Amino acid sequence: GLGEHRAKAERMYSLMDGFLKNDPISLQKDILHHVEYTVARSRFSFDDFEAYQALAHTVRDRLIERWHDTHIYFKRTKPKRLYFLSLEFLMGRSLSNSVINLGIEDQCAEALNQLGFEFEVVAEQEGDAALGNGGLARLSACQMDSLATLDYPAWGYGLRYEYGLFRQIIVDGFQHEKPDYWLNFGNPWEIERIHVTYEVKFYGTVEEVEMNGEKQKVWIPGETVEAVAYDNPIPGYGTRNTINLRLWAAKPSSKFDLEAYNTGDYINSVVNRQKAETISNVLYPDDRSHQGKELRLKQQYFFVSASLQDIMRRFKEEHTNFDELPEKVALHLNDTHPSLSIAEVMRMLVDEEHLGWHKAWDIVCKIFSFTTHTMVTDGEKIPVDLLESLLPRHLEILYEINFNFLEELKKRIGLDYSRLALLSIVEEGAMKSIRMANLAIVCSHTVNGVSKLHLERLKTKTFKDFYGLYPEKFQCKTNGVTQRRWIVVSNPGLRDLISKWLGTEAWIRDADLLSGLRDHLDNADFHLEWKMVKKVNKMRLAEYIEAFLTLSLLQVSLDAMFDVQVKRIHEYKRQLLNIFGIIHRYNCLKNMDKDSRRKVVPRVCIIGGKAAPGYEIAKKIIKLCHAVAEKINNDTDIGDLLKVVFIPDYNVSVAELVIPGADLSQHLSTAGNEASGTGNMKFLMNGCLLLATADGSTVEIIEEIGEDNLFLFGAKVHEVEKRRQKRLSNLAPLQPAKVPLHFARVLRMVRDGYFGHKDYFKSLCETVEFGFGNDYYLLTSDFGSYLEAQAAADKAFVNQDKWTRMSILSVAGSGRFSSDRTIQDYAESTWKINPCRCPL
Ligand code: NTF
Repeated sequence: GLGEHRAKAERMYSLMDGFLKNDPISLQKDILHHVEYTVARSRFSFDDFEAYQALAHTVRDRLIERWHDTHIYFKRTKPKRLYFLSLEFLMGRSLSNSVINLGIEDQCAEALNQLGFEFEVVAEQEGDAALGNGGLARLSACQMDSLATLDYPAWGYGLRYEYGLFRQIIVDGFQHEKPDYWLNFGNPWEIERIHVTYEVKFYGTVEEVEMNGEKQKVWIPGETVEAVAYDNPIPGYGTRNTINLRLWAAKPSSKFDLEAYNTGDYINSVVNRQKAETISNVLYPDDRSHQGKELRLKQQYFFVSASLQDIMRRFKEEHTNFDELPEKVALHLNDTHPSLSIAEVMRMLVDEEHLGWHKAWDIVCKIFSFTTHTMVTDGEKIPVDLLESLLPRHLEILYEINFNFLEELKKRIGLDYSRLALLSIVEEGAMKSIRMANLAIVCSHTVNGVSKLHLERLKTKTFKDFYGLYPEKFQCKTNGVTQRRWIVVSNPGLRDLISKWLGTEAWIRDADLLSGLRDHLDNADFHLEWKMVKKVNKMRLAEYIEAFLTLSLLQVSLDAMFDVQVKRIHEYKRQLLNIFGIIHRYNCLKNMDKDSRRKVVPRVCIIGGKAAPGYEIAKKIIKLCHAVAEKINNDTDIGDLLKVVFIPDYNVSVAELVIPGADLSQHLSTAGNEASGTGNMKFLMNGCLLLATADGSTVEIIEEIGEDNLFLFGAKVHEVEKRRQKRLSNLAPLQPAKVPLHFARVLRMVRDGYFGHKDYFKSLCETVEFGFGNDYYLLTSDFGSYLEAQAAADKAFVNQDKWTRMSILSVAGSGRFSSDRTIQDYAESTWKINPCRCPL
């Protein structure tokens, strides 16, 4: 009875009263407790890694407390929830971020200190969680941080890949890929939920049965695997709210192959069980194409099915009527990868909940929103024959959705078959397939672009016809990054400086306050401290370069301009333009007399990034970078004037080190190709000047800080098309004279083997050579303007006062590029969710 229940509750309270304490002594006790009982080491002797593990568990306990409170509060208040569905999250390390968001960094540092450890050293022990490729995946991570900080009732869903993005190692200048078995050393940041499991089914057949006098389709699946939940608490900053990132791992179903056990084929059936686990094993390492692989499709459906079962179960616990679904649930599709969700929700509502097609469809159209992250036209497609065998019922549903859509369409546009074919969700032809983007657009209430320019292109090119049909769906949500990770965690010196001069730390929750830095623009003390912070960060980066990177005992001068380009290697991002610029600079230096050399601004050119394993040209770019580095760095004639460094295995934690230490950063995509870019924002926030094309979100950065405060170059978006046409018309009669002299010279050096590996670089050269109909990304025509921008950067660097002003103005203008702004916009205009702040 009630009395019994109360007695039990009281006893619980007496055993576990209050929350864990956060003073240094309590933290120390907890750390030692975990050293002894979790890590199972002696409290009298443990090393940095074990200290990391023990501290991580100490922090984890505190995260769990808040996580519980948040979820109890959400359960009680039943707000509309957002479910953010993404196949990739690039979280990086968790320790520093967690202690900062929990507000216990000083206490932890002191606790460790008294035990004889240093927080920075301990934090370095942690490996990255790299469950994603590049921009899209890191954006998801930044957005989770903002969702938690802004108190939104949100959950993230993803996959718990056992192998994250490959580790890049460089052998003789070539990229090699090594598996990233990141769970090897345990993962204290996740909570395994052995009881939160769902069965996910594949294959089989669809049958028609009679049910209450009506014909009903049922799917008789042929294979079952189990999805197990792993929860990753995401703490907000300056709030108790701690939301959840739930990642699924595949396990063999407990029902798996019972038959085989009984018929005596024991060994084989055990071996077969392992196949189930491979579903969530490995992340696909290409960031822009996921075409037609069965395992990839299995991953997608595994993810979708487990997440939606979980979401529907929660909905049904809290609500009784599916009419309420659109008021209580927002499902966000992070790119097309999770868009099978649409068919799955239809299947659940129609086949399992028996709502009837029209009612189900009405609900589905109100709950999905969609963001696309690329400019490219031909998006993700699923071959129909794959679907037919793996998910036969879903294929039927997709056909029916498409049939209804096309019928509607005919009423609106008539029998214009070529347009109908273009808009159709099903693509006919040699390989019949499902166009995931079309599906997502038709079924979502909102289609988001990630920058103004991107949205404009979606409306006028990529999805022009859809825009004509549904203009109201198309919205711009310019990306942002979290200042918690990209300033507070990664640049503590700048954090202190900003807080000191603004007189508050409130900017950590409200990045617009950064504009207040403009008040001190001409203050000499401020300038001095500003430069000092940069110097310390450059020192940190130089140490890293010197200690870890080169066999050739490379030394870099702190007076040099640190010039950085770090991002995935892609032809459209034009790392090749950067390398060609470096070669040109080298040529100029070689031809200079002593006097002129004295006036040159020394440079350290830093490039980093991974190439997809099957992307040959990108891999050649990496090799060229090394070949050029070897030549230049060993030329004693050049000395400190020019150094070239390739930083291997670029990832989140490397970014945290590199970005604060950069003076200049390069964002060179041919205009109209980078959907947004987020690296530009991270550099901006760290007071690093940009050398960039007017592409993606850089256009909005220019709006914010003015053209004078960065180095802009290259063809604008409207010029690119014209130049491409010109390039083609030049095709027939070879007109090598049109190639700028400097460009031709540099190209010839590479082609003729000046940097060795003549044969290997041949096909790379051909991508930009005239007469091959190539140079799609217009390196040739942008080269001159690129060199001018580089010269302007050199000139500005000489005037350190001017440079510092530009740097301050960059940070002061970065507030708009906080993911807090993006998330608030999504919450208010797309998801229609409200903050739900857990009381203290
Ligand atoms: C990337 N896309 C885009 O290439 C970037 O421009 C953009 O900033 C980020 O998404 C985030 O929106 C991808 O990573 C992918 F996978 F879609 F190619």
